[in-house]
Amino acid sequence: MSKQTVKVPDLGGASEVEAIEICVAVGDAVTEEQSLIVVESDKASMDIPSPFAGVVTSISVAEGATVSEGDVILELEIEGANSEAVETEATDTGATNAEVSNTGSDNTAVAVEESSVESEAAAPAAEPAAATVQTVVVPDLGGADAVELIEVLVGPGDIINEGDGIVVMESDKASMELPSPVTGVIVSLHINEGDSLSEGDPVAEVEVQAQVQVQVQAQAQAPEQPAAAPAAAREEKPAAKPAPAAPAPAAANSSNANAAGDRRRKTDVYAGPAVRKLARELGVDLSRVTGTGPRGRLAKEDLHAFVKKAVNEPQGVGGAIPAVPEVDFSQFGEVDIQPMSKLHKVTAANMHRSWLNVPHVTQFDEADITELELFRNSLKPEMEKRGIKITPLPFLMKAVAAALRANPAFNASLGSDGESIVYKNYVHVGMAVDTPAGLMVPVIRDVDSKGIWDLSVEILELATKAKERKLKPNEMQGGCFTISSLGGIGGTGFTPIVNTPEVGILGVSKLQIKPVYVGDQLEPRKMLPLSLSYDHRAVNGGDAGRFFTFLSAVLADVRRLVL
Ligand code: CAO
Repeated sequence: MSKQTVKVPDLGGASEVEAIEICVAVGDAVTEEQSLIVVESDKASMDIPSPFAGVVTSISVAEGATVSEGDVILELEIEGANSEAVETEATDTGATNAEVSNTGSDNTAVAVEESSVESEAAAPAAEPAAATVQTVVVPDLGGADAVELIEVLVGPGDIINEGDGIVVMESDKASMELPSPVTGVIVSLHINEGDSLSEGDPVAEVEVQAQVQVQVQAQAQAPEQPAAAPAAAREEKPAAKPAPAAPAPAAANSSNANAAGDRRRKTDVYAGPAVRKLARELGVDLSRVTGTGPRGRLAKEDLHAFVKKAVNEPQGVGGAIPAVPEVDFSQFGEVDIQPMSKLHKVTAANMHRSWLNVPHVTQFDEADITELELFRNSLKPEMEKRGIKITPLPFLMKAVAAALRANPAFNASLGSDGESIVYKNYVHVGMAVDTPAGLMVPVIRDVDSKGIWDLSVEILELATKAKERKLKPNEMQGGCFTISSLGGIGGTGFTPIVNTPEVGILGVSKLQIKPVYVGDQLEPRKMLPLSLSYDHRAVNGGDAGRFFTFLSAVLADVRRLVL
């Protein structure tokens, strides 16, 4: 056993820093590299890791204290080490920390290369200040050959202030933020998350311009009047040349406004590297966590509390959806409680998920299938010969496939990132089958390339398999769109729930003979009630109107299917 003293290492230029977080307590067993304290200069914060494993016997630094290189942080009791050896290690650790400090805490340590200066820089004093593009490069890493870039905090078009983090890098010892040495606008980035970076590697191009600085200040000081300062500046100098290659802070990236806003919020997060690292490991977006430390600083405890709350949140019940109160029905009369089948439970969960996730819209139409029914009935002798019964369903399938080809918005799914649409170049159509065990949706593949006879056979085969619970998993996968036909059962209309991740479903009800004007003549026509539900995130009312118009036209005259 020996006692070892851990001191504040070389701070890489900063003479005094504030101890903003004490990460351990007396009696704690710490491992090598575990954060002992977090210190912060006016530019950045950094962890001071333990140089060895041991037990904390005393702490000499209080939260909020100002510390300098060489100040004692704490004492550790180390098993089986001799004093001399530890002295040496402690010095080594100091050197390691100096790397971190040099990078993170001292803005002057951030290397800046001026790559281009616009010619207007030499213009007379009355001209607006010219833009200067500066390349921010990876500074001296204090011995580390390469560090991994783990987080990009800004994007092109973002306005950053001097000292704002641009990226977060991580060596095998610690993570560190690279602060911007200047106030300006990010023009471009040279790096991507996951890159391995070494000293001197270019990170970002930052355009620095007097007008931008005025705007940045104006935004910071008077957000309700953002345009006032730049406008005044322009009025004073009517003859000035137009501003060179506009850095276009706020307006230019309006389409990226949300993304930029998100990134800016990232840089607004006030947390040390250890907390950021833990957040990455836990997959927590720090901008959603409330800091309880001084000036809203995020501590590890805040992160733990956030995760605990999220884990304990009741499953399946959103915060805004009140639960239905439990009722003892037996108080009103005799009841018989039966367990739900597995299929029923899965169906219920799927319906609930779709209902909650998908903004549904349902449109209604009636297709005149008088001619279709004449044609179908004319096939009866051949049906008997082939031993196949053809219902209206295969015609509906074929017409839907054609409508999907003509309206790709319906033959699509939302990308899981919520920012893309997946258009499918195949047309697989599912059909809801009512079975004693519950609802099943087998999928008929490549409907657009199959004929009515083949479709009839396949519909019957799959419906029979469904009813006998013999469907294989792959026979229920890959659907692009679903048809739910209750025509053989009854009803005048219903609003089907989209079978996610599909974006559309067609409900078919029982055909009725109705008096319809055909030209000037009132005629009895066979009208098929249709309802089309769709995910309004992927499909608009116009798309649905066109889909329905196309579908009704094809059903009214199935010869169109061969066009
Ligand atoms: N209008 C009037 N009659 C119709 C019709 C319609 N829209 N659709 C079918 N029919 C007729 C058929 O022609 C058949 O008549 P015949 O017995 O005189 O020949 C009869 O109704 C029964 O048809 P069917 O239901 O056996 O066959 P289908 O091809 O129409 O449908 C299947 C097959 C598997 C889709 C169907 O049996 C089924 O399970 N439907 C229920 C779907 C469902 O539950 N949807 C709700 C999902 S949400 O809970």
